[in-house]
Amino acid sequence: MYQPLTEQTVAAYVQRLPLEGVFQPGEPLEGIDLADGNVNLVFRVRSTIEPRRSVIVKQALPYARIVGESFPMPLERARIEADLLAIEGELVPGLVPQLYHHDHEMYAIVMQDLNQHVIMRSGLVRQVVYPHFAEHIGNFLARTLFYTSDLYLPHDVKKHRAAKHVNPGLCKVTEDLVFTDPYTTNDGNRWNSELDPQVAAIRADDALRSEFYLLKEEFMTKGEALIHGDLHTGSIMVNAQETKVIDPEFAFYGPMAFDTGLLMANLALSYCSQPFHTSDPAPYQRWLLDTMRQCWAVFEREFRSLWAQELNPQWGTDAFREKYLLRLLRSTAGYAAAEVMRRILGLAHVSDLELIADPKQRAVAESRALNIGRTWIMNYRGIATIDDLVKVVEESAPSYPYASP
Ligand code: SR1
Ligand code: MG
Repeated sequence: MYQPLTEQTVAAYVQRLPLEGVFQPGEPLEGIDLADGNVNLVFRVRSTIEPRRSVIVKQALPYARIVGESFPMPLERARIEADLLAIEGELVPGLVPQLYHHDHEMYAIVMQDLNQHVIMRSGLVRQVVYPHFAEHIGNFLARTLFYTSDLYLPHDVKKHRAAKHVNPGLCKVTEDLVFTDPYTTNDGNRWNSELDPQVAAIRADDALRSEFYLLKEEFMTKGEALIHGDLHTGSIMVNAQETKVIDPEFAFYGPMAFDTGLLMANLALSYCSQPFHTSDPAPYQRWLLDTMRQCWAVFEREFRSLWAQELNPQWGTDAFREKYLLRLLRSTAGYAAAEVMRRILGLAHVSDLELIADPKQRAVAESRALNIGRTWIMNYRGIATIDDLVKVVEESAPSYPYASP
């Protein structure tokens, strides 16, 4: 029977599970509460004899942990995450944590403890350089998106998979929090009051809002590939050698560019925050811009290579490939705009910015990010290269204090 786990109960829970090869029989275990994300319970369970033997237990609550019962979320997301970790484990071995167990009744999964890795967002706040990240994430994106799409799968297999991997509850969270609430009056919205004039101008701008509604409609209708659905830098764990993509609970058949867009957006948010985390931000900002370019370059290289070797024969003109990739790049900028702006105007913020304690300093970084988002969303159909997309970040400036145009 479903019951939320606690630091006191999780060790005994793990002891009852058939986890072969992880712990020794009868080994004493202890639980440690690690929950720091928005949504779920997360525990480390480790041996008290040999603490290096450990697992992560992630359990869904019937609501979002940081908000509480007023924000219901389906428990089913634990199954979706388990399914996706298994699929991604096949497509991109080594780039996701190993799944050890899925408990249908407890809506819990047990997986590899990535205790040699950190959440990427926290590394970015400390200017840590990850030399292999772009290569890893470009591969992750190309392989997961290509192999689950109509570009590769037979038409009927793709349609059955799209029907299987529906995720209406979590899609609705994204439809509301990313595409709708930030541009309307909603009790869940939070923003820095230093930005009141800029926020009011954005909310009054129907040209801008209508662009986000076009993307929202595309997000709801374009079942292009089995996307991760929440690929921000808090869903990626890294160290100098390895990258692991975690938390695929928002996965569904949606637009590929939602994944590439969220990644670009979160690197741009880090870029805006850097002057308030280090006295010499320029070198790391250059690394972030270069990483954005490299992520796309690796993604495009691998995607083209899969296209050349694995394309379903129903496709296949060179012009179609070029148009497809260009549309993907442009949509990446559009979804990146939505992600950047919602992290400042909406309910779920990011620690890159939230760690800037002084509201006036934070407003400078946030205002700059809002301007990046506005430029991307109002101009994404004119983007021709990844340099065009990145240049928007490089040439951005804050408008704080805000003077109406
Ligand atoms: C209730 S908070 C929801 C947000 O957290 C997740 O990480 C997703 O980004 C979602 O929008
Ligand atoms: Mg998450």
